[in-house]
Amino acid sequence: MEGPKEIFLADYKMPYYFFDMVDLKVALREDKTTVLSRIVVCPRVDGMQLPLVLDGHDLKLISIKVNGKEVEKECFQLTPQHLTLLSPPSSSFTLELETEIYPLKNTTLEGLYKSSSTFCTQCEAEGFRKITFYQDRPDVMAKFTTRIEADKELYPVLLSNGNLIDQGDLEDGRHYAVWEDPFKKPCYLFALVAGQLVSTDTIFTTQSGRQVSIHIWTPAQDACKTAHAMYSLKAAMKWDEEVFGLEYDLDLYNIVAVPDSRGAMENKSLNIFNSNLILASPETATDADYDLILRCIGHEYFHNWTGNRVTCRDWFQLSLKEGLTCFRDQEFSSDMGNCGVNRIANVTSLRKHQFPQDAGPMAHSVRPHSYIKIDNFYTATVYEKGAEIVRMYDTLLGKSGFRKGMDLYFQRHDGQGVTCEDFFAAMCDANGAKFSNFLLWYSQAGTPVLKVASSYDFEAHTYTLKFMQQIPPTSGQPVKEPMLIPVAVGLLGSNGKDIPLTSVYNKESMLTFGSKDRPVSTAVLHVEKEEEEFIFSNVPEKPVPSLLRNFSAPVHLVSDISDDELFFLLANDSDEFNRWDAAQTLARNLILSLVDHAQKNQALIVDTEFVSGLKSLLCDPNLDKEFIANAITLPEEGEIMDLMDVADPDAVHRVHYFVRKHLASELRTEFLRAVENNQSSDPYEPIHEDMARRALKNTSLAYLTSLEDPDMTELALNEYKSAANMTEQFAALAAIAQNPSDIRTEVLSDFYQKWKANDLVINKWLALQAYSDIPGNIKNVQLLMQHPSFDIHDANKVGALIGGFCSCLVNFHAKDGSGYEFIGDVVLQLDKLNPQLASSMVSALSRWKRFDMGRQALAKAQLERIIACNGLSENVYEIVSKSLANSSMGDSSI
Ligand code: B3K
Ligand code: ZN
Repeated sequence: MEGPKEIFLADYKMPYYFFDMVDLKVALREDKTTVLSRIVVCPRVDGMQLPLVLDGHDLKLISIKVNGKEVEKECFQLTPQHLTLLSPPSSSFTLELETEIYPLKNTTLEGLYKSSSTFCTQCEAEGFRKITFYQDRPDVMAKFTTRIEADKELYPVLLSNGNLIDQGDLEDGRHYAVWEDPFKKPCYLFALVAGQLVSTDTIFTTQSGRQVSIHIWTPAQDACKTAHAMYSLKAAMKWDEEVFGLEYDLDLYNIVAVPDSRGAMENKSLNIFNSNLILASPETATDADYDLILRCIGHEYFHNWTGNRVTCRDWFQLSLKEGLTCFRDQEFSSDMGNCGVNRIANVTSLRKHQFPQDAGPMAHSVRPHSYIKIDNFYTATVYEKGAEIVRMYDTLLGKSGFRKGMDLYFQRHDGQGVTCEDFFAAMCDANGAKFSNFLLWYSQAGTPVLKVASSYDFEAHTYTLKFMQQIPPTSGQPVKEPMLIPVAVGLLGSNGKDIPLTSVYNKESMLTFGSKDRPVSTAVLHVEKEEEEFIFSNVPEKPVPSLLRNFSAPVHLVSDISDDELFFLLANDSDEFNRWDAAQTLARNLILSLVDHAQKNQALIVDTEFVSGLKSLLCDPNLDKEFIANAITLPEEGEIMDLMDVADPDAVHRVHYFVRKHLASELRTEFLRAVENNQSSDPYEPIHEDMARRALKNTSLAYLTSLEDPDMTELALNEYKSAANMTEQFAALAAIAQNPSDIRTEVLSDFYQKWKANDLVINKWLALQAYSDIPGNIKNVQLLMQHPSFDIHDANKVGALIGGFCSCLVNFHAKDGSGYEFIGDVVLQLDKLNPQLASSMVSALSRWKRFDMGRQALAKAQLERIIACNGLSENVYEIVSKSLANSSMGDSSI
């Protein structure tokens, strides 16, 4: 038996054989599916005679032929993971394989499986090997033709990649369709769908005049909920033409919504999405859902160029496509909505998901050095930190320089599988730039700490910023090198305006920004060394620095800036992101100091200046309402816990709750006004202005109900009853559900009765209850696992209920270890059904070293219990073994 095997980037070798053409014939049946595959195989070097190793998993081999002749038993070798052709011909040949697979037994959501009544596939990263034997690696690219056969009544719609070139009827009530994809692609982009689906259709005309037929396929009853997805796709197609000059390259674009799938997948011309990322109506979806749909539809569409046309050489380069595409979807959302609030959302997510990963035992570089299961590396680090790396090129080169780099990247690499260095080279070469230690961002894990000290020379009118960068040690990387960090800086004068910047120099160079006549308000400093000083000249007064504007690099900034200066930035900074971040830093400082008081049983007192700072934001009519909603929202408990030497979930929760309630009581009048002034009876529209209004109203309502005042509960109840859309209805429900009460029970039950036929809405209901911080809520979660609406086979429901519970830190980290034991039980159960899902759940235990000794022992016991189990998947094994082995390395406060 082949056990868990670690794969290393350093061991990459080009394939010995290329595949040119692949003809697939997939005969779908309920009991078994047969797959015939005919591959034109070309040795990389003619005349070489090395074994051809094919990947295969859970496949039954029926026959194998080379150039039409059955291969003798002694000429191939079959193991549970591989089929090896021991001495294939030394020049091009045809390989024919027949295999049997059993999609109805497949619960892993990978390979070919059944989602409800639809057959569908998920091949990224290594799922194609569950369909047929193949060199399942992204640098093997072939032209695919796919013939699908199935029962006509049960599966009237048969889809695959590319263009439909033939279809017709067969005997026994069956039919067939043949699809041909003219573009070479790696097998992870292969897709097939068969089901009873209807399509919502439209045409998009590209900038060169190509008419693209778009179809969004859903079960008939859901067709009425595809309008936003359709709008999003057309907007994405237009945006990519306008911003990057990238046009769609086929006449057909299909999207299929299925209830069971892991997110969304960019298969060439046949995207497959989880229904929750497609279906939306004002009554059933929230503003957040609408935003997510826009972003995900955009993301998968953008992959057509960044991922499909130019793909990854190997899976270590995953961020080449995911980081870049994530950056592109962030920019798209930003252009379609509000740029400041989108940046705040990106950074909030990075801090919540990626920074903790970078500080824990699963810390890995954006391009990992090794993996056991690549599925475990679809992480916030690869996606979100990867997107930050791409954003840094954009910041360093400017929009037009970045565009030049993208153009050169496509010009050089269209049709190829490439590496992160290739992207770097295109960016540098197109701009004549040399970013000497920038590539280290791909190979060094850990979030850099950037310390800044400032001084002003009153006589010389110069202002000095001294930077020190340190990258904390992580598993396998005890010592790090300094990297190029772009730091966008503005200097505010006493009038609150940006001081015009004309020049800045460090020891090596004089950098000039603008000129005396055309100064700039933000300068991008290139911090490259462990210690480096930058001196701004012509600074007429001691300024307040606005550092790392728009979060110009994914670092922890530690500055000598005072609370007074932060209040000044909060009130005046022209950089919206830094204005928000000033409020966050003030809140973090406040909460941390109160946690210290709480641990010493001292009185908790909230600084009045903090309250008045938030009050002025709340009352400022010139600010964007969603920005205000973000700025008055406290940093999450996890972020505070991560700043402590020993995380104390109880004290953090107590203080967080106290500060929220205090703000609600002090700003009650303003919050009431915000609720009242932001009512509207206009029909629902997913446009920024309306979404911002609802965000402010709902945030204010949540503050008010935290007061546990019957009048406020009544207010929320009225909101719940009168709400005409899910955004407002669900926000009112969540506001009421904060506190235990009879009304809470009644409203939760009312909501269930209203929506029990709609799975997507019920998932929200499950998540809301799972995430509740009501003490002892684990009992309710355990009861909900028995509820008719829950099904452990449904990944969305597991994500909602189990994922929701893990996100409520105070209950998950309950002192008695009940949360840990519960997750241990669930992971072991899930691992047999869906290892990828199980490994994402077990990750909640990975940072056990951050807690007190009692919690450490309880969490470790669960990890040890899991790893001791026989038949554990490689997915869970990798996370658990690394959590146990690396726990003393790098698991630190951040
Ligand atoms: N590329 C897919 C990821 C699929 C991962 C499956 N384990 C979705 C995306 O990032 O676009
Ligand atoms: Zn992606």
